[in-house]
Amino acid sequence: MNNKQIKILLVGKTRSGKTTFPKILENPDYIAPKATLFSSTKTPTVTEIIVDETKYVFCDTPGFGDLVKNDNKSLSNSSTMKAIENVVDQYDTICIVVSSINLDDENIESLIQFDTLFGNKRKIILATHAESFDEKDQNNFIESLQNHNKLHNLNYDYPNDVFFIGSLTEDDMISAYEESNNFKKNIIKDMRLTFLANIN
Ligand SMILES: Nc1nc2c(ncn2[C@@H]2O[C@H](COP(=O)(O)OP(=O)(O)OP(=O)(O)O)[C@@H](O)[C@H]2O)c(=O)[nH]1
Ligand SMILES: [Mg+2]
Repeated sequence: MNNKQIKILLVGKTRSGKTTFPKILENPDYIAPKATLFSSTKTPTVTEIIVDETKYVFCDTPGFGDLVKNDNKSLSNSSTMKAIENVVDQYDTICIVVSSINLDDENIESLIQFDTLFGNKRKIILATHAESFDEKDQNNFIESLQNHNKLHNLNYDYPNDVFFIGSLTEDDMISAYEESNNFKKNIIKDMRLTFLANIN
């Protein structure tokens, strides 16, 4: 086995899909649990997975933008940012995770916040919830980023810096539309392979 290692810091809005992503890379048939009401990742958490003899070290960080916490310990955006600053030096790539179906203000803010921060790091955008996206949907999403009035001056290299991923969820299993689930599974597999082929 070679020693190739890729270190990626996952950042972004709460429930954008940061924790789900390494699980999908490890197993594209992963079924995500139903979304919880509260943010789940409370501290930076390192997850290592091995895919095709490459080790991926992810640092999964708490999400931005959630003020309601189930343990009453509110994790503010500034404490999330401090937690990120403390570990960022150890990572080669910053992966800004946004929901492709709900590109709201907080997702936009996270793209702005990380654009120039941590200057020389490679920054990529991961658009989640894209399990029903065909190529045209992907292109439309990238165009909506490029043309967004708050984003068009940023330094992301479109379309090269934008990756897509999706997930099957418990809800898909309940509805059990096999055809629709197989359709999504194939899309997820392709997106996963595209990511793996281009991140190195
Ligand atoms: N359909 C779909 N659902 C997703 C996807 N990614 C995440 N979800 C759903 O959203 C929920 C929250 O995702 P997480 O990966 O925990 O989100 P997170 O960004 O880690 O959230 P915090 O830890 O709160 O910051 C999951 O349990 C899934 O139900 C996706 O790509 N597609
Ligand atoms: Mg999380």
